[in-house]
Amino acid sequence: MEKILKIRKEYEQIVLYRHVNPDLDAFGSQLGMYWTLKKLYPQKNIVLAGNMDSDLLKYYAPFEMGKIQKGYTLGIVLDTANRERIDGDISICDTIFKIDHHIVVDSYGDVNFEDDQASSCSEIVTLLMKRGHVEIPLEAANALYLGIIGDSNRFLYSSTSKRTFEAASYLLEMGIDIESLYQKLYLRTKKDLEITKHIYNHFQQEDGIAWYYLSDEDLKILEMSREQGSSFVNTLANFEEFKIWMAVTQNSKDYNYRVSIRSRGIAINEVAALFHGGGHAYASGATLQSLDELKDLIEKLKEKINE
Ligand SMILES: [Mn+2]
Repeated sequence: MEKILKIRKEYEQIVLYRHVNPDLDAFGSQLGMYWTLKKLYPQKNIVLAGNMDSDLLKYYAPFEMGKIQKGYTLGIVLDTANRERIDGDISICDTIFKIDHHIVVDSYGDVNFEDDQASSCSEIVTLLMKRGHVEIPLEAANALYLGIIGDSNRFLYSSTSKRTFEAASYLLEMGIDIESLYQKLYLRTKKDLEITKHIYNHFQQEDGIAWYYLSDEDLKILEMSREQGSSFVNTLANFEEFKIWMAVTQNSKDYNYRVSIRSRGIAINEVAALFHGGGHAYASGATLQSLDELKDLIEKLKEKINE
């Protein structure tokens, strides 16, 4: 950690990146890093990169993006497995520092801090700060905690380890209020209920696999954004009969279909990789060019179940 901080000290500017279609961990690690570095290095220009148009940001404290200036620049890319998924232009940076917890496919950084055993990128960032005896400001601690509970599904997934709790414990030490975070995060609306109802009424199933499909039309009727399409995937979790469950969302803007795949005890990331995707063993994403491809995907997943 000290080595990392020393590297940083030479830089006039730090730009913080994360992946496209950000989730709680992407925002959590990016914003957690942002507020911590701002407090640590008030004289440096700390800038956020990426599209910040997301419903999820209501859970985080307000922030300013900052403006990119001339100067010796360090780019820190968080929670992003490969170069293509980085939201923003890293070519402006003199050095790239990658911090990630996905399976290593592309070590694009000049320095790569990769730990695929970590529950979340936010866990890695928190423990880096802890090891460096860095005080994490409250808004940053809240953001990092949101990242950890987002990716571990509130300590439910098997990626949760004693280090995950060590990180959570450090964030508690920083004074976060878990109850108010949970109240914001798990409060649902009648609209959520309508969506859940739609999924339970229309989901499909085949040999241990369950999925729901949301067409452009469905999204319109349910008043959902494309990005929200997959956020209900766990509506189909925890059913004895379904070992794998998926959300399939039409993305007419890019003429494709986004798929979120989840599983219980069956590694699905290799199959996801065959369909322009990847991710974690039990939580992956894929992109299909047509609904015909969905049949192929289901066949491949069935093979995994029968392995
Ligand atoms: Mn993550």
